[in-house]
Amino acid sequence: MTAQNLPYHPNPSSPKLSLPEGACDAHCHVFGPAAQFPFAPERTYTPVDATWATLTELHAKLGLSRTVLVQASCHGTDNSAMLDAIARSNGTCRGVAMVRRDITDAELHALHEGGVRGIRFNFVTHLGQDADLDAVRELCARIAPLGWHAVVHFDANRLETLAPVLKSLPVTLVIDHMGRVDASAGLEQPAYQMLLDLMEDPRFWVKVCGAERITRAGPPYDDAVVFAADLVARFPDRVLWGTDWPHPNIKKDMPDDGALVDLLARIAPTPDALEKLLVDNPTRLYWAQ
Ligand code: 0GY
Repeated sequence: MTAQNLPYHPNPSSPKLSLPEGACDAHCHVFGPAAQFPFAPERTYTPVDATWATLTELHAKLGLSRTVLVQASCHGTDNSAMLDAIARSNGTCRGVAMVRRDITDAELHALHEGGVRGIRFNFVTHLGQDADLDAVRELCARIAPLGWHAVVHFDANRLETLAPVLKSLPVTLVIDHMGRVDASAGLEQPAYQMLLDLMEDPRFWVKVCGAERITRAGPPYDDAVVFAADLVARFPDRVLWGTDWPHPNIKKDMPDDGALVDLLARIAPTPDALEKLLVDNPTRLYWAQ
């Protein structure tokens, strides 16, 4: 049996912050419904069903009008639930897929037609086995001609080993959840300094969401906001943000998505920084082609 996830917040607040037109949630998921899109047998957790219809309602409440769906390990390399949502989105949604090492060129092109613009690799202990590095190299070489990027999701303790590999890949790289550094360990901690070092290479981007994952203090995530704000100030043109709805594997204090939006007032405190984070940057990465 896999662990059953907690339900998402039943009634997120309406944010006080009003978001710019075209604001994008660049990291969230659709799960199931299990009866239509079964979960992968090898998954390490079972999420609650989280449908496109519910996500769309949430986005309307939050002031978000575009979406990047990120394939999560609970659906393995079966991207059908995500592709079904993108197909319903009228061009407002793109996707990041997980794929088999032996995926064919025709299948990659079909994913592109279906709105996919990147692939994701996990190196996170609680999600099961790390992605195979040879497969990562092979797949990145194959997606480069499509103009896609790779999203890498890792525990901070993998950074030292992964950094040279990531630097050698021929694609743009997007790091999930601020590298999952420990927010209680301060900006000087080695893992965060390594993340900053990677970000000096202009091919690297970072998602400044996941405050609820890297916090040790809990809501309102003051310890984590410091990292997100620092990354936005340093790399305004290579940061992305998302809700991470429906928040898989959050074990307590299920985030209020409206409160997560309001953190943006501190993460991207000027209109220019907010516009880049929520509009310009996702447009460049997901809607340029
Ligand atoms: C996230 C985070 C998590 C899960 C996954 O692929 C996944 O299953 O990414 C997590 O458990 O931290 O970004 O959804």
